[in-house]
Amino acid sequence: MGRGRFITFEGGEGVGKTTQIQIARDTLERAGIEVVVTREPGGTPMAEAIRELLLAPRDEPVHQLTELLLMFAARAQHVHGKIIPALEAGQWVLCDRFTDATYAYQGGGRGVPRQRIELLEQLVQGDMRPDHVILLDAPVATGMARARARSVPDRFEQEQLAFFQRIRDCYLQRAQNDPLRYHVVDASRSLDEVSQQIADLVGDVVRNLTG
Ligand code: T5A
Repeated sequence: MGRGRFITFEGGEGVGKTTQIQIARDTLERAGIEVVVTREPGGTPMAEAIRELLLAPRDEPVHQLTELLLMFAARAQHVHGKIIPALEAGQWVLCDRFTDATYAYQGGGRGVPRQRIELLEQLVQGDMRPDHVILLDAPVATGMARARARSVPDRFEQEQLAFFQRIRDCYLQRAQNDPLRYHVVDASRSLDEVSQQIADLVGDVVRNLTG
C-alpha cells in the first residue's frame, strides 16, 4: 500500500470549502479510496481547543505574532498527530484549509513577512506540502454574504472588506506561481456547477495516479 495523497481546500470566507470537501470525499470513496476529512485550525482535540482561542471574538487586541504562532501550534499537533499517520497508512487526507491560509490571512491579510511564515512552515512541516490545492475563488462580497447568512461572524469574519481582498489576491498569486499543484475553481457559480467541477477534478487526480 502506497502513501496516501494530501489535498487541501482553500479560499476566502464562505466560498464553499466545507460543502465541496464532502463532494470530494464521495468521489474518492466511490473509487474505493479510504478518506480522512479534517480541517484547520483544528483536526485533533488539542488543535480544536486552539481553534476556539483563535476564532472567539474578544476585546483584547490579538497581536499578529500570537495569531501566527497559535496557527502553527495547532498545525504541529494536527500534522504530526493526524495527517502524517493517515498518509503513511495509505489514506487520502482532505483538509479544509492548511498553510496556504496562513500565507493568505496572516501574510496577505495582516502583513506578516513571508519569510517568517516560511520559517515556521519548515519547522513544523519539514518538506511536507499538499499534493494538490483546490482554491475556491469568488468575489469577497459573494463569500461574505454566504457566510453571514449561515452563522454569527467569528473574529476573522468581523474584519473589513480590504482585508479579505488582500487575502483573495494572495491566494490567486500563489496559484499563479504553481499552476500544476493549484486548481482554481470559480466558486461564484451555482452549487451544482461547482460540485460538478470538484468531482471532475478529484476524478482526474485519481485517474492520473491509477493509470
Ligand atoms: N485561518 C485559518 C487563518 O487565519 N490562518 C490559517 O492558517 C487558517 C488555517 C476559520 C478561520 O481561520 C482563519 C480563516 C478563517 O477565517 P474556517 O472555519 O475554514 O476557518 O472559516 P470559513 O472560511 O469562515 O469557513 P466557512 O465554513 O464559513 O466557509 P466555507 O467552508 O468556505 O463555506 P461553506 O461550505 O460552509 O458554505 C457557506 C454557505 O454558502 C453556501 C453553503 O450552503 C453555506 O450555507 N454555499 C453556496 N451557496 C450558493 N452557491 C454556491 N456555489 C455555494 N457554495 C456554498
